[in-house]
Amino acid sequence: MNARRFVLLPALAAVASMATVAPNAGFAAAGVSHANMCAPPAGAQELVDPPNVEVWNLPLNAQGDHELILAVHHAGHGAGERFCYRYLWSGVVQTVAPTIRVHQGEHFAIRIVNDIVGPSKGEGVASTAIPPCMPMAMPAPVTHHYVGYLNHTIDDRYMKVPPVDTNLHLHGFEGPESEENIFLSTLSTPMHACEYHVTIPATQPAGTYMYHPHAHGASDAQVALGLAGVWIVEPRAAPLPDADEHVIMLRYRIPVVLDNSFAPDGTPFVAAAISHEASRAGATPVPYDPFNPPPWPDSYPMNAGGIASDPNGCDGLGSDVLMSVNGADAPAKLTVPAGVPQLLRIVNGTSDTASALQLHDESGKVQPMRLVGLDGIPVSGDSARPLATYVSTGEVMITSMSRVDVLMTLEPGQKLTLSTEHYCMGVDGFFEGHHNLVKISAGAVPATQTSTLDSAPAVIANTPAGKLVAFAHGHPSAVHRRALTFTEYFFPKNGKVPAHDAYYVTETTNPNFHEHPFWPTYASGATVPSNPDIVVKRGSVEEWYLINATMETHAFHIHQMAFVQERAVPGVPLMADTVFVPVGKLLPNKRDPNYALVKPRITKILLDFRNVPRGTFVFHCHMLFHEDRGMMAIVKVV
Ligand SMILES: [Cu+2]
Repeated sequence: MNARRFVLLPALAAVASMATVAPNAGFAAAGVSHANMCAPPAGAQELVDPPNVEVWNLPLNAQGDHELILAVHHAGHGAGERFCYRYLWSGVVQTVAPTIRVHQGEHFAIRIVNDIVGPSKGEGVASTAIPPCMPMAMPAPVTHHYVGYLNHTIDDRYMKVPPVDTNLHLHGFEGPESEENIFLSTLSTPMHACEYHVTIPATQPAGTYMYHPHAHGASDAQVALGLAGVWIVEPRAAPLPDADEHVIMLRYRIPVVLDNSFAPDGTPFVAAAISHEASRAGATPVPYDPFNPPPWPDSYPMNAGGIASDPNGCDGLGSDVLMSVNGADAPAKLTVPAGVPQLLRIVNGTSDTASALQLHDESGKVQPMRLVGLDGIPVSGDSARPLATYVSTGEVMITSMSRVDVLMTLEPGQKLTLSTEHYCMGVDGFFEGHHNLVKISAGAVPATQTSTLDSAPAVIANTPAGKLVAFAHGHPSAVHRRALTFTEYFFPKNGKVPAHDAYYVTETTNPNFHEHPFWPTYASGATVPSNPDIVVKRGSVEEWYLINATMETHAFHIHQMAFVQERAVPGVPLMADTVFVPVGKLLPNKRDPNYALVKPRITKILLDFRNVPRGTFVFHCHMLFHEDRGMMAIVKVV
C-alpha cells in the first residue's frame, strides 16, 4: 500500500543513513564517500543523447581485451541523492551512463568498481590483478510461517541491507551464466571490483538493451537514483546514420518530486493489513485449478482510517512521481529534420514504473506508432535488417527496463508529443497519471536527403513470435505448462524481525507449494546457487501462466532469454524479455465486505528453451522494490 512512498523515500533514507548503518559482515570498507562525484542532476530541456561508447574503440586491458571501467559512486543529499557511473571516454571523465555499442560476436571486458562504500583500489590496477568475485553472502535465515495464498504456507525470510553492494546485469543478454552472473558481489573481494568478460552471442538480436546493478536488496535504490544505461547491438550494416537515432531514457526526476495532490495518508491501511494477516492463522489449504485459480481475499482493506480505496480497483493511494528524459525535465524537446526516417530507442530506466506510451498530434489525437523492435528483438527477426518490418499500434506498455524501437518520419513543421498515460495500477499500487515526455518537432527537409528506408507492416506469421505461437498451437502436447503466481503481504513484528511487506513469485502448478522469498544457497566455492525453484530441460518449449493474485501490477523478467508475449499489443504476439503483468480484478466478498476478493489476472507467455544456454539464472518482478523484497526465483536449465 502506498507503494510510491515506499519506493523512493526509504531508498533515499537508506542511502542517507549508510554512514551510520553497519554493513553486513564481510564489507571491508567503512564510511561513505560523500564527495560530489556525480554531475548536477538537473539538465536542459533539449534532449541530449548519452555518450556513445563503442567497445571497439576502448583501450585494451592486460589481457588484450577492450575494457570499460565503470566506477559506481553516489552523491548528494535528501531529494538530490543519486548514484552514477564514472568512467573515462575520449580522455574526459563522464558521469552520464554511456550507451555501450557492440556487435554480434564482440568480446570485451567491463569492470565494475564499487566506490559507494569508499574509494576502491579496483580502478587503478591491471585487469589481471582483479581477483574473481564471489556471490553476495546472504544472512543466516530466520524463517517465520504465515498463512498465504489459498491458505498455503508462507516461509517468510526477512532481509534488509543498505544499498552499498553493486554488480552488473546485462539485461537481455542471451549468453552463458559464467559471463553474466548477477549473484556476484563487488564487496566479495578486498578490491571491491568485479571484472566481467563478455562475448556477445552471434545470435544476439540487433537492437536496444539495458544494463543496471542487480545486487539483491540494493537494486531498487540504485536504479531509482540513476544507475541504468543502454547497450545497443549494432546491425551488420547500419540502416540509418547515427544522427537519426535517438536514445530516449525515462527516469525519475532528480531531485525527486512526488505529486501528493490526490494521495491521502495510507498509513491506516498498512496497520489494518498487518492485523488481517495475523488473524488468518490455522486455515486449511483450498483446492484449486492452477491454471484457473479461484478469487481470493485481498491482503488490504477497502476502508481504513476514514479513507476508502478506489472501488474500481485501479487507483492506489501512493503518490505520482515526476519523470525526466535523458536527465532533462519532462517534457524534453527533440527537433528532427523533416522527411528523414528517425529511430527512437525509447527505454524505461525507472525502477518501479510502467509507462503506457502514446503519440499525439497537436490536436491531441492519438497517432499510430510503428514499432520495429521490442526489448531489443526486431519485429522482423532479421538482425541484418532490423527496421524492415513494423507493427502499428496506438499504445504500447513498457515496464521498468523494457525498450521499444519506434520508427517515424515527420512532415515539415509537424509536431508530435510522446506521452505516458493513466492506467490501472491497482488499489494496492500507486496512482499513475498522464505525463508528456517528449515534444518532437520537425524542421525543414534537408537540402540533401541523407537517408531513405523501406519498412513494411509485419506479417505476424513470419515473425519469430508468430512462428513460436504456431508451433505451440500445432504441438500442444509438446508444450509444458506452468503456473507462476505473484503475491504480496504485510507481516507484523515477530521477534527481532520488524513489521514488513513481503513479495513472492511462486510456482503453483503443483498443489504442495510454499511461498518463499528469493533466498539462494551456495555450495562451497560455487558462484551460482544450488537451490533452483524451477528446473527446465534444455530443448523444451513451455507456456507460463503469470497469475497476478494481488491488487497491484507487476513486471515479469527472465534472464538469458527472450520469450513470446502472447498479446504484446492487442492481438499481436511479439518477442520480449520483460512483460507487464496487469492487476487482478476486485469482486465483492460476502464473508468480509472490508476485504474484497481478487480475481487473479492471467498473462500468458511462451518460452523457447531450445537455444538457451544450460545454467542457473533468475526470473523476477522488475518492479525492483518487489524484487529486493523477495519477488525473485531461481531457474536452472539442465
Ligand atoms: Cu512486482
